[in-house]
Formats: sequence, structure tokens, C-alpha cells
Amino acid sequence: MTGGVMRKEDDFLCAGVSRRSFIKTCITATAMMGLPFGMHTKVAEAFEKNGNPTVIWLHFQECTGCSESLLRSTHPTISTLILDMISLDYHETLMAGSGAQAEKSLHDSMLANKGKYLLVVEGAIPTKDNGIYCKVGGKTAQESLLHAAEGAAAIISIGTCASFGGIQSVGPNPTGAVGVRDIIKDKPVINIPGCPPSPYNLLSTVMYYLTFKKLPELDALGRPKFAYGRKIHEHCERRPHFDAGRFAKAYGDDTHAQGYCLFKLGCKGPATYANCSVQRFNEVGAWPVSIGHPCIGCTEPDVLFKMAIAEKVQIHEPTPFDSYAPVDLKEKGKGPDPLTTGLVGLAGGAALGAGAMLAKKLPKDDGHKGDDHHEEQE
Ligand code: FSX
Ligand code: SF4
Ligand code: F3S
Repeated sequence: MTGGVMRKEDDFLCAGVSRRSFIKTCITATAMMGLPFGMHTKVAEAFEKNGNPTVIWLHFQECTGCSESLLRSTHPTISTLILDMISLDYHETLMAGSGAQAEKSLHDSMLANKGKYLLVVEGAIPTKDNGIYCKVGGKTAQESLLHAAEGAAAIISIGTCASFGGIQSVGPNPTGAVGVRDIIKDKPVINIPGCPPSPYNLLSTVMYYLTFKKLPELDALGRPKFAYGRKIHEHCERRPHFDAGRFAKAYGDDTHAQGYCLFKLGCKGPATYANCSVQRFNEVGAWPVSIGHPCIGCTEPDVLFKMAIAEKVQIHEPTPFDSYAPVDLKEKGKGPDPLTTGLVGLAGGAALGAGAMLAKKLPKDDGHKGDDHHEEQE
């Protein structure tokens, strides 16, 4: 491609970003959704044709980190695309209006777009003492949510607070904070957890909705399977160290500097479903584990703020397929008797032996929590 053509393509703006960046983002979003490569043209077309759904974005109990992470990405493409892809009629942090003027624009937008708008909720909802612990415009968070949910086509809970209650809901949960799904039962609610979540997961979810006019497939916790279908441990760049039993022992020591696995420092990767190790954050491609910090399981309701940072998660032992040749282990970890199981049995025994070796390398104090609510996926 000549330099002249490149300049021409770059001059073509779509939603405020160059055509080249736009298509690149569509390809990334398409890959994230698990769609075949050619589908990015359909996603791009749908974006251009069906873009601008009305979005009402409510803030409740939270730190605004979800909005911040979206808006302060180092490269403007994602935030520009999201903001230009939707018609953001109400967002307390971003809108210029305030007070009665803001309330009126919220009311007008809900009325004009009844049954069609997307409701994005950021933050948990306090329910104790009639919800008095979070009030905006004289209404409790619970009242505002119920009111706005009534005319919404679908609801997106952005961040772990709106999805599961987040830090506000940690015991003793003085305000009775809960996630959106605990309150709204008659509308589709998509959870995009993370504290904060990846802006790509919001972008891809909205793009999916615009392309297929339906919601993506969700897991048992209401998360899009395309983004939260696998554990970050499966694609972590430190995984070879985990498999080989090389673990970082302390922050800043040699083992940490050499990029060893962070499991013994409390990494929750083996119990955390998210795409951080694949999609990463910002354009530098960083994510918590790549910069030396264990994953704290920020997309998991039973892990984030429920387990101590250094606490180790349960490592599930794999169950052999039924089709494997039966192996009659005389003594656990010593492999099969070659006379009774033959060569196939020998191979299976080697695998079990390796598993036993790995178990030896892992810490013994495994009296920790697991991720049982995901069992159905495995
Ligand atoms: Fe919660 Fe979002 Fe964590 Fe903060 O607002 S998910 S506390 S990053 O920002 O809701
Ligand atoms: Fe990566 Fe954490 Fe798994 Fe180690 S335990 S391989 S650091 S995700
Ligand atoms: Fe959160 Fe772990 Fe990803 S802490 S951002 S799920 S690496």
C-alpha cells in the first residue's frame, strides 16, 4: 500500500477516529467476541448503520474508576468509539448540566426513548434502611434504578460494584449494598465486572448488541461468555513457570525479577474468569500480572475483597477422560503396573506422575476457597 493511500484512508473519519483505527478496533472486537475473521465487516457496517443507541448511565455507590478507565485510555480510539457509538443522554460525571436541568434531561430522554434505551449502571445499590445511604436528586439509588429500568431495553452493569456489590458489599456491608441483578428481575441484565473493567468488554458487548440485535450468551453470573469464558491462568505468560514449579517468593527478589509465577504471592488467576491475559489493558499491553502484581480476582464475586491478597486459591486437579485406559495404581504417584496396563497405561501413568510432581511443588496449605459457581462451565 502506498503512503498516499494510507494518508487517504487515515483521513476518512468514522465516529471521530480514522478509518484504519476504526477497522482495527472492529477486528479486535470481532476476535474478542469469538466471531470468524470476516465478520468484522458486518460489525463495522452495523456500527455505522445502527450506531447511536440512547444510553442512560447512572452512578451509585462507587469510585467512578469504571468511567475513568474508559475515558483515560492512553489511546483515544476506544473511548472515542464508545462515546460516539452511543448517544449518551445522561451521565452525571460527564454532563455539563446539573440539578433540575440534569433531572429534566434524564426524564425527557427516558420518555422519548421508552423501551429502546440502554441503561448502564455503575456502582452498587444500598438497600438497608430504605436505601437512604445513596441519594441523587432526592431519590434513593434503588428508586432511580427501578424507575430507569422500567423503560430500558437492556441493562449493563459496568464494574464489579454494579455487577455483584463490590467493595461496598463486603462484610459487614453496613448499607446493604447489592448488585443490579439482585434488584432487577424482569429485564435482561449483562454484567461486565472488573474493578475497573476492561473498556474493550463494554465496547464489544455494545457492538454485539448493535450487530445481532440481541444480547451475547452469558455465563451463570451474567457475564458475556466471549469475555469471561476462560480463566486468565490459561493464557498467562507466566504459565510455563507455574507448570515447571518456578514461583516468585517475594516482591523484588530474584524470583520475582525473573518473571516467575505469582501463585505463591496469592495470584487468583487459577480461579478468575476474564480475558485480561489475552486482551490486556491500554495500548502498551499491560495487565496486573505482566507488571508483577498477582491477579486479585476483580471479576469474581467470591474472590475480590473476600480473600486476602496473599491467600492462595484452590487448584483443581484435572479429572481424566472416561476414554482413558483404566489405570490401577498400586501406590498413588508411582504410575501403573506395566504388566496389566500396557504402553497406553504407561503414558497415562507418566501424566499422573507429572501431576503428582506438580502437586509437590505447590504449597501444602490449601485450605482455601475455590470457584465452585463455575463448575458447570468446566
Ligand atoms: Fe466499582 Fe466502578 Fe471498582 Fe471503582 O465505578 S468496580 S469501585 S474501579 O469504579 O464501580
Ligand atoms: Fe499467571 Fe497467576 Fe496463573 Fe501464575 S498463578 S500462571 S501468575 S495467572
Ligand atoms: Fe482483575 Fe485479575 Fe484482570 S485483578 S484486571 S481479573 S488480572
